[in-house]
Amino acid sequence: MIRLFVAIDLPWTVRETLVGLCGGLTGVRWTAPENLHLTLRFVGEVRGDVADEVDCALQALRGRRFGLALSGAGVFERGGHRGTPRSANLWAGIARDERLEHLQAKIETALQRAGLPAERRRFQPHVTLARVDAVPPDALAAWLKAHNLLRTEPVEINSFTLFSSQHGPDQPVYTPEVTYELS
Ligand code: 2AM
Repeated sequence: MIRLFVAIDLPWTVRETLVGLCGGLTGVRWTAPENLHLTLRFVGEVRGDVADEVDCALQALRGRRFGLALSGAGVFERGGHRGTPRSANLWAGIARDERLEHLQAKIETALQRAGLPAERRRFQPHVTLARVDAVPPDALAAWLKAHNLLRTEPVEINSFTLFSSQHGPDQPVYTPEVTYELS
């Protein structure tokens, strides 16, 4: 079995900006710079033959280049009960772009044709900057206020990547398995 996801391997200019956001809070686990990415489609654990189908489907896809710009920052809170989140992620947002949405939709269609179940979650393009463990709410609010005006110029993206993910000692290890060019 192999754990896969489809993502944009971010250019270093974008990573540098993101790394500049990764600080100023304790009680969070910041994403390692080499692990920063924009997920287009989470695949999950699949058998080798399914991974081959996924690769074939992505090879056949014709996607267009697009401009990626960072836009704002936020926090996703997941699970939990009685108002206490089970887990939370800090993220940097991606400016709306039709070609990005179109690419993501094409990938979704291609992977369903390859036999994967439909993704139920709405696509909310973001780069996870940190997993939140225990941060005082005031400190988190101050961090968000300081960063939610983030805006960058678009950078052209000319490929997307199928990554595998393995457990690492501290952070997961993401390995680019196949890169697909956009035209
Ligand atoms: P996240 O950054 O919002 O947590 C590799 O693990 C990538 O796949 C991450 O970007 C992660 O999104 C996403 N991911 C992990 N588990 C997922 C799941 N069960 N459903 C959807 N996306 C998931």
